[in-house]
Amino acid sequence: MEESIVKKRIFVAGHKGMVGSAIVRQLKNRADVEIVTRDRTELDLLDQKAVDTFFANENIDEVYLAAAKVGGIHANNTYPAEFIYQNLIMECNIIHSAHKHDVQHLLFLGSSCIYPKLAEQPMSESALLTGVLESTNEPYAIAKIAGIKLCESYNRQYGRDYRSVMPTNLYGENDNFHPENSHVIPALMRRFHEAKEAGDAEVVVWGTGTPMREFLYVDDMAAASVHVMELDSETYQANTQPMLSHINVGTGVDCTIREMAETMAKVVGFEGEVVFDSTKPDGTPRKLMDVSRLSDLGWRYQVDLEVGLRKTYQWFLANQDNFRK
Ligand code: GFB
Repeated sequence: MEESIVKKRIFVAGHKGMVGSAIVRQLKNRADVEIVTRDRTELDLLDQKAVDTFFANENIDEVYLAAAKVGGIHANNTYPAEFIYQNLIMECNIIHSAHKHDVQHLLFLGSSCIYPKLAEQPMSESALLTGVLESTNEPYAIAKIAGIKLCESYNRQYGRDYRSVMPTNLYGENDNFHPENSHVIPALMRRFHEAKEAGDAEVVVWGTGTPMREFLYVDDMAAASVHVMELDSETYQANTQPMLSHINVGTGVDCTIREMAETMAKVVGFEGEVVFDSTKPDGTPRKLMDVSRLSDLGWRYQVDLEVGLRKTYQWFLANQDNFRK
């Protein structure tokens, strides 16, 4: 008689977003996995009752919590209420209902902005809650810190195995290319592309160009997420502590916004001038992750910035009709 494989039912919350869709790509060919997804019209993650009913009915074994309200520096600064409210509610709804319906494994995705504005560089996991946050994204950061603490609390009180990963600035396919509300990479990719098409002499980049950022290609982030989720409990616990259970995910390499913009111009083929608008905010001066914990756990990134930008630009060219008016 043929042996049937017992499949793990994995709920990827936020599967239409940049990170969630990359996690689905990572997991979709696994013979032992059945991916469960729900789009916004099928399940409103802000609705506590609906989320609870979903977990009550679906027999979920693992959750990747990649659903979030996200945006770049301008969006965080302009819509702080949405950023704190929606993220807190989604985290509470999903983490609490997962626990209530006996889901033992969950991976929560946070952000490098949980660390203090002037944290020592590179920022290690232990920098959490040691100083004042950056003001443009403080509400979002507080919600993400709450997510880490939710996971830690259910682990402490109920013996759950809820883990957290803190990605550095991410980019790649399925990113949001909105001109104002997006992060710097999709914003500049679109701006440089449109300037090239229009034959413009210059492109404006926000801020002074001096802030330093570390960028990670989204498929690397998805691979790291699955890697951390699948570590056995002994290995994971040996590398973390009950109250410091989050793990940084990044490359350990950063560059200035000016350098990134120059690489972007090369990738897109824009030959005009790059000018800086210093009336726009710079945000945190530097955000470089200490990735030694993840490296000790056997993971390293694969895709360098220029290669990742080229892949993303290919995707942008193939899909721009869907998001450009
Ligand atoms: O990507 P970004 O919004 O993320 O901005 P943050 C990074 C840097 O790029 C800032 C500059 O110094 C911006 O001033 N920049 C230059 C631009 N031109 C542009 C542009 O056209 N658009 C954008 N968006 N930036 C976000 C947080 O901060 O990082 C979020 O607000 C989240 O909470 C995310 O944590 C990863 O690194 O400044």
